[in-house]
Amino acid sequence: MTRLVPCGARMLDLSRPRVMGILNVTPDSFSDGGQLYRNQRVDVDAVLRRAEEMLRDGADILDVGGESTRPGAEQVSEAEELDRVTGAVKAIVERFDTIISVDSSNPTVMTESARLGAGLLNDVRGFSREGALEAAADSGLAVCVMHMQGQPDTMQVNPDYVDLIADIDEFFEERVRTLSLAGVSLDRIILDPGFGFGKTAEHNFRMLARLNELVYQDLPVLVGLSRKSMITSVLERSIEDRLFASLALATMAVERGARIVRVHDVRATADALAMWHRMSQSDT
Ligand code: 7PJ
Repeated sequence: MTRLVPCGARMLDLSRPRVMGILNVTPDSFSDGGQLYRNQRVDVDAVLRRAEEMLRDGADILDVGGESTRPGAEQVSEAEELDRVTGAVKAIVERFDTIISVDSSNPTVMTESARLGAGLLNDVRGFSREGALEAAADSGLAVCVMHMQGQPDTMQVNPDYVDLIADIDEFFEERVRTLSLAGVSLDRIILDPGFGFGKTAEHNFRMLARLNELVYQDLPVLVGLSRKSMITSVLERSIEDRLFASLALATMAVERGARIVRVHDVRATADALAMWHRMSQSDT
């Protein structure tokens, strides 16, 4: 299957699974906060070193985030998020030829990032904030629409679904229709069921088991499973010790149709997916 997703000036070729490397420019992200953002400023050299490492390791996309969405994280002001994200995007664009994704729900951050050369807008709130749909449409970039039940602060309190898969499918249907009406063409839309966002461990594992049923309009699916706490429902593992489980989850997701995996550990994931891809070529 060849499928090309236009990401600004670049094309994302999804004829094989792709790796999105996580680049958090935050003081407080759950697994890697504070490494690239210290003393209220972006550490540009550290950002560039991390970007270079991830690209060398096989990242196809770099996902820059300036707002932690873990429950209990402090809210970040627009000015602060803008400063974090654009600082990193600008530095990466000047140095590397790659697709930059921006993990943000803020329309101003989206618009500024697009202007600076980002290729993909990744919104865990599914472009629900005021002005986000317009920002997405005007940017002309690709968009990743993620499903979340509730809001980050309270989403894990008591997640509840009538029918998990049907509910998520319905959400995709509504969002895709709304994005299309706003002017985002179908070939630019990527879907993400949002592992860990308003889901119990049982919800997360069921969603993974049935990922191949999420085929709304045959749009490409992105998943974020890396180091997530669903792993600890099975294994007692610290955040730094979730690599092997994360690789298994990423591989299972790709086996069930996911085309992009968002991960902290790029090299290990790229190796695992290279094996999956090679196998898939002999699956005749
Ligand atoms: C996701 C994300 C995800 C997409 C985060 C974390 C929490 N964006 N941003 N999908 N997760 N599209 O990395 O654990 O699952 S932040």
